[in-house]
Amino acid sequence: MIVMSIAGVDPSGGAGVFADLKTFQAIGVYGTGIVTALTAQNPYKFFSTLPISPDYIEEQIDSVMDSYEVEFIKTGMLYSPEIIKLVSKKVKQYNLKAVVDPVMVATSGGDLTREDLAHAFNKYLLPEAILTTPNVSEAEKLSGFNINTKEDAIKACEKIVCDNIITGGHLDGVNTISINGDITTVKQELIETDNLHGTGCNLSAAIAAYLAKNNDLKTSILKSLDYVYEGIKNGNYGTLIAKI
Ligand code: PXL
Repeated sequence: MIVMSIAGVDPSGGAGVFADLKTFQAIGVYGTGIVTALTAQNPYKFFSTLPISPDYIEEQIDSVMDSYEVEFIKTGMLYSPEIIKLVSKKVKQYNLKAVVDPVMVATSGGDLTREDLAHAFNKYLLPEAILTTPNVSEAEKLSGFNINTKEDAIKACEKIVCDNIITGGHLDGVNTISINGDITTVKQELIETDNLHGTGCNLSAAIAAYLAKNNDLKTSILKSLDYVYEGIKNGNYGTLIAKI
């Protein structure tokens, strides 16, 4: 049960690879982490980004795959179309089952990408993915629809090119899940807090971890929604604190 995160580093540990590793550990799988970019940030302020070259990202992935059997991965901040293309190539090469968090817009307004990545996600990575986990603004970019209501979210879910969950933090807590064309909605109570940094990262990491523990896709999503919800309740200072 070895899983892999391919994502950016948030040195404050709430988002990105470090957060993913903590979630992998909390759920009980061994985590590996491929770094696509370094960032300088904390939960409240974003300073800067230093991207890693696609060649070096490839070398990191190959070095881990050289000694570990990895079946499930999650991807986070991929920063550029070139990195998205590279990750798609590696997913195919190693037959990886990928949960893709289509990171495009930082809650903190940080420089997580300089380009519109929706086209690259739709063209290269989502066709190879088993699930994508957009928030509302990412789902709008992937589907081309404006999402203001739960009905809009269902339409966007149906348009996105792989199974997906549109997270409900900006839709009254209603998460919309599409698996094999079947739509399910799951309502969660909205918690009044500023402690939301990294929630998307932790959700997709948890899903990959639960999948690696032999849960089916829907069960993995439902358990992960609970995991993140509990983490938001237990966290403080912009940290999501895992308790399972
Ligand atoms: O949640 C998006 C995200 C992904 N990856 C990194 C981040 C953030 C948000 O801040 O810092 C590294």
